[in-house]
Amino acid sequence: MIETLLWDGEMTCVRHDERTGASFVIALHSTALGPAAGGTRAMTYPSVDEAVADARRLARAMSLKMAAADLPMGGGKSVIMLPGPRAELSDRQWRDILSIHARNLELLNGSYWTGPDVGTGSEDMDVLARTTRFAFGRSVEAGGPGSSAEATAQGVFSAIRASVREAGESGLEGLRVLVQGLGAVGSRVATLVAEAGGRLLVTDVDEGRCEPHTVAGATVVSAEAVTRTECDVFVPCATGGVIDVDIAATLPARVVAGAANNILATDGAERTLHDRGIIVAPDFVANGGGALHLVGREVLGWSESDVMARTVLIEKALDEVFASARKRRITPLQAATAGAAERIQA
Ligand code: NAI
Ligand code: PHE
Ligand code: K
Repeated sequence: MIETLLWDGEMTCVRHDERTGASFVIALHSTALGPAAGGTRAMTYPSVDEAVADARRLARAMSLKMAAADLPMGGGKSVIMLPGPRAELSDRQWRDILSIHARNLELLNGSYWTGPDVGTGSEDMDVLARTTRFAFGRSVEAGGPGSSAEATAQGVFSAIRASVREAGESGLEGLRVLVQGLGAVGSRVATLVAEAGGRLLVTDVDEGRCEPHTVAGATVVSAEAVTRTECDVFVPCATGGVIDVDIAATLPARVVAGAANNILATDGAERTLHDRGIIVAPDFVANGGGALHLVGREVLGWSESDVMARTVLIEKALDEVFASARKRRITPLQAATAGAAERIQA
């Protein structure tokens, strides 16, 4: 009981729907800088406890992301714990689930705004937006700003450039860059890396996604061997929790910079990487392009070129994080977290 209550965030809402078999978790980590915002993740979980823990971790990351990007929003996240894999749900079932989620958002009445995340996309935001005001990221056809993947990929690329420089390299030319997950974000990052002269290594559980990159000269690595594969830059763009303390102790890379939320399974993993001299770009800074796109377009009235102009500044923001970490003899994650926390508390 006490453990359930122990969290540094503001509120967690949980709902189970008997008819669809779906459970809903909405975690509001912080509303200090504005309404809590963060995507809706829809997937299966082994238990409700794990869904709650995931929503809370992800909501916390959103608070830090918004503060780091200097956006006037707090941090939140929704998890829809599905009764079975998304691909096995009927359209009808999924629509029913989304309509309950839209009611959840209306109940919260603007304290929390959602957007796409793993398992949801613009078309789902279109569905939500029919019955709630509180969904970012509708499709362009429905009058929204569309997918945030392009901005996220650009920001991750900017983060890679800053991190590589921090590792003592002048650029990406000739460096081995391993991209894990070639979805909406990872495939774009891979293309940007190849254009910049990086030697691309790619992996995806869906092997078909590697093909366009191998045609352009990339080497395919098995998904299972990814954290044992020697490279200069490891770019996680699949799921979170890919580096635990054991992997951190052996990861044969010099830089870690990617799009996934919560790349590190624990903060201890960053300390281990740091002690080995590996440069880690804090994920909530590196992947802020998506938030800049959604909040910029939906709340701040920015054009897409405004979004891009802000997104490339992630490179400079990371330069400052690395400089501050060096000066204060702390890790980049500690420096970035302290900077974001300062903004939230101010
Ligand atoms: P996506 O669903 O389009 O792509 C994920 C890819 O990873 C898929 O191709 C999937 O097959 C692959 N994958 C899954 N597990 C894998 C594994 N174990 N090994 C190798 N490949 C695996 O997702 P998207 O939009 O590209 O996002 C990627 C990551 O970045 C996610 O963790 C997401 O939360 C994060 N992110 C995305 C943002 C966005 O704007 N789309 C913004 C901020 C973070
Ligand atoms: N889910 C994405 C992220 O983690 C995009 C998003 C940003 C969704 C902000 C809602 C609000 O950054
Ligand atoms: K998605």
